[in-house]
Amino acid sequence: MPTVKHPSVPERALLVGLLHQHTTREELEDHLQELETLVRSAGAEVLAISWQQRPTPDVATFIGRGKVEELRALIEQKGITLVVFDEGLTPAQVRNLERAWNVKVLDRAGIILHIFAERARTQEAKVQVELAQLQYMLPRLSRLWTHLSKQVGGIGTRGPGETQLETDRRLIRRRIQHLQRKLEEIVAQRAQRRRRREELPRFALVGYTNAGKSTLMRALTAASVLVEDRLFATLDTTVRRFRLPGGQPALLSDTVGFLRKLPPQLIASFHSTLAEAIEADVLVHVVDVSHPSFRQHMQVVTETLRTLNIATKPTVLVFNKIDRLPADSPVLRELRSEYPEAVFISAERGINIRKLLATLQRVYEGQSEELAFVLPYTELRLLRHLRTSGQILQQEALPDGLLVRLRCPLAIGQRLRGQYASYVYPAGMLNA
Ligand SMILES: Nc1nc2c(ncn2[C@@H]2O[C@H](COP(=O)(O)OP(=O)(O)OP(=O)(O)O)[C@@H](O)[C@H]2O)c(=O)[nH]1
Ligand SMILES: [Mg+2]
Repeated sequence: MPTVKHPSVPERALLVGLLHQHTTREELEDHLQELETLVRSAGAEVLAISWQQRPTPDVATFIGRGKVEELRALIEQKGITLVVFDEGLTPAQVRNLERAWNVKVLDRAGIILHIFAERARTQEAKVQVELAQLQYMLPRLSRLWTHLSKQVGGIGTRGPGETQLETDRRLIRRRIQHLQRKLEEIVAQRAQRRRRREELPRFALVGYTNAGKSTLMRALTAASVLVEDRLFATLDTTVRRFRLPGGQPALLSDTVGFLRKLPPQLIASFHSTLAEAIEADVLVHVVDVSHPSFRQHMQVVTETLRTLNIATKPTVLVFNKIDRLPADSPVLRELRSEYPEAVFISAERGINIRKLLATLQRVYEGQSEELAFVLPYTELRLLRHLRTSGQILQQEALPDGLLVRLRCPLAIGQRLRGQYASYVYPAGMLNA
């Protein structure tokens, strides 16, 4: 039996990776390094890293039997309390390994869930994380988990409420239902808040965790948002106003960063937090170009956007942290020709921020349109609809009615032109 430790004593972790058919040695090293950052972020000490080459994982124990034995000795010798695998384990594999080693076993998803649980601040984030944790944990409930849940703290046992863990599956299922209902309520409230909000151009920052999204948010909006050199500094969505170069106000949202092998339960339950990105007019994809694996990061982000069904939204690609590379770096040269539309910035040093703002305006205008209506004075009630459909650029009393000029997304424009056909003010007249 593992001994009950004081919560302030950090877990002593061993990380395990598998070099299988579809990975290269470099990829594995990069993944394990990222896992190490994650495990450290979760508050554990990393004492050893081990990997095994195998064409496919072992069904029962993921790594081979011999490796299980070898690691058992290491675990005892180093006083390891937690083993973290870089890939997803089946509930049965977790059970078998925990039985063999008598320490807690987690996979990447488990660690990410733990970090999210630690960082969640708002009610919405807390509900989302607890929901994801319970769904992840339900099939993995085992003797060791239930035993460990009696101690306070410790990785893998936090978050879902220490009381829930020691109860049985039936209680967990009931809790899941309760949380799902609660989340539905929160989603409805959020939607209502959004409806009440004025209709402004909406931009959403997306990107791999630690890419510099929050730093850019600060640079663009002068908002005081949390910036930290750690993974998942931001969990909640912040929305702030800023001004496009033309002077018109717009909204920018900053949200949770993406990561490879993000637990699907987490993406599902963070849908409401990600709603700002899902409903934005333009996405701003921030890439940390100084990271050696930035190309894989870009791929992960694209895949995550695809899961959210927003991969085809107009997107401005932003290569950040250029201050970390020499100006004549071959990477930058390559990227400039590969992505001629991208903007190269340093959010921290404020380099090329104005250029980025100009690009945001151009891209937004590229998929929105300007419309004008003359509303007869007897039809002024329609003004409200126009106001919520787009951004009012001009309002002027003419002899025949009220001239209203607005900019709105193309799809909305098409609808408005159909609906209020007789009040449309011809575009040609407008410029005259
Ligand atoms: N050198 C340099 N560092 C930067 C730049 N932009 C951001 N950083 C640093 O990168 C780290 C991460 O920045 P954040 O803005 O918190 O990143 P994020 O994308 O919001 O990260 P998450 O919220 O964790 O997903 C911080 O230490 C920043 O100071 C930049 O342009 N240059
Ligand atoms: Mg952030």
